[in-house]
Amino acid sequence: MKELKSTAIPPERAIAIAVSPKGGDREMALDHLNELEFLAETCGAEVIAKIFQERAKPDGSTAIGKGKVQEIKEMVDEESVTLIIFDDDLTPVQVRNLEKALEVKVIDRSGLILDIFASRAQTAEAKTQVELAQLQYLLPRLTRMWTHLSKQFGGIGTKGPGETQIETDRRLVRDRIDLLKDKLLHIDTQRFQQRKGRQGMIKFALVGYTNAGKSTLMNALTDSGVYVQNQLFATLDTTVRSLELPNGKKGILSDTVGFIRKLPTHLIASFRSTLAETSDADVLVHVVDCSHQAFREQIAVVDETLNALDIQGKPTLLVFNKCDVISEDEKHQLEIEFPNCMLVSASQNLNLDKLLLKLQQMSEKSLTTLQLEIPYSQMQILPKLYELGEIISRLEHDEGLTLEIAVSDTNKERVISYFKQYLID
Ligand SMILES: Nc1nc2c(ncn2[C@@H]2O[C@H](COP(=O)(O)OP(=O)(O)OP(=O)(O)O)[C@@H](O)[C@H]2O)c(=O)[nH]1
Ligand SMILES: [Mg+2]
Repeated sequence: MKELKSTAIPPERAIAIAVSPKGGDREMALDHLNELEFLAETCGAEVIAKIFQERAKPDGSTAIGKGKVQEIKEMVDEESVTLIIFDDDLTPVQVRNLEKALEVKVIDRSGLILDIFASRAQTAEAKTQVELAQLQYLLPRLTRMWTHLSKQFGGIGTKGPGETQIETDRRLVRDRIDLLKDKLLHIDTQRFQQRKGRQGMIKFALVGYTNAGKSTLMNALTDSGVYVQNQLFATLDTTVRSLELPNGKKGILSDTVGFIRKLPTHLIASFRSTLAETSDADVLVHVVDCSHQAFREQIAVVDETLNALDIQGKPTLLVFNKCDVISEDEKHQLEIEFPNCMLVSASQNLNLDKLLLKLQQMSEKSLTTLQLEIPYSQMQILPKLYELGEIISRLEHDEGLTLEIAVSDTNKERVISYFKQYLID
């Protein structure tokens, strides 16, 4: 009988490397290295060694210096290593020199994150966004080896007179980037239309570091069946569900892609439309994995990323998730340090009723009541008003209608700008 051959591709055997300034925070640097290992595992690689090097500053040509390169080369040969991953971004020159010396693939953190996003992207929107970010990342790194792009992109443009192949490749990539940007603009318009239909309801958006438990919380609060996994970037799209508050009123809850330190800037930029639900929200629910030893840094990274996206100044609730795995003492400490936080466990259903009550309070606080006087001749504006807020009272009289309407902060500005002449002070 013939022996069956396995067709499975063996996992990459990787070495993870971090370079850190001398005298820096060693514990934090090791934590970054562990996170890099988690990212590599998410990609299906097996990290066989983690190397941490302290240097005054990274070496310009190889990041780690000749001696270390030699040491790693021996390890590569002995352990059949197939991939080297750096925690920090490498210049194209560093990648080239390292690949030449080590004779294996060398990538950096941004490259790895882009790879994970590429393999996770399911919807047309996510795929377009990831491809755009990948090409923008590649553009400055284009060397002669990228000539195959012309085949992949099906002969858009040909080599012009006097141009080098690299210039042609760059042009192909730029053309493709323009095309993808157009596609995203179209998707953006569609999303905008969808959001318009939900304008009247209060909007909560889950935000947080990747793997904090946002999707688990989304499922626990809304029964939405979002994909949950102990891996980084399990979620790449935005899910929106209706959320019932304890007083019976309905709001909207959205779950979206998580953040991570050093998220490539191109990726942040191209995920703007996915994150539109977050920028449009009235209240942010910042989910934190309080059992993670670096949770404070993770909170700071999420805040920085929100700033980079221009999502600032929104009422935000800090929710410490996974409180089932920390001690009573640690919980107490958190409550002292973060007086307005909530401690919950999404997977164990702990304190979720309290969380909903808190969200209800926040939604009430973020609503403003406006009074309008609308003459009978202007009744055509009513559907628009009903879209933007919730009618609290409606009084018909001889000249028209006196309306009281509760609106969220975002919609308040809209009502004021569209219907200024009908407002009663
Ligand atoms: N112990 C414990 N684990 C939890 C809790 N909530 C979520 N998890 C686990 O944490 C892991 C990540 O959960 P997800 O809900 O996928 O996290 P996420 O924030 O949506 O992650 P990304 O989509 O990857 O950004 C999963 O293994 C969950 O089972 C909790 O309250 N307690
Ligand atoms: Mg998720």
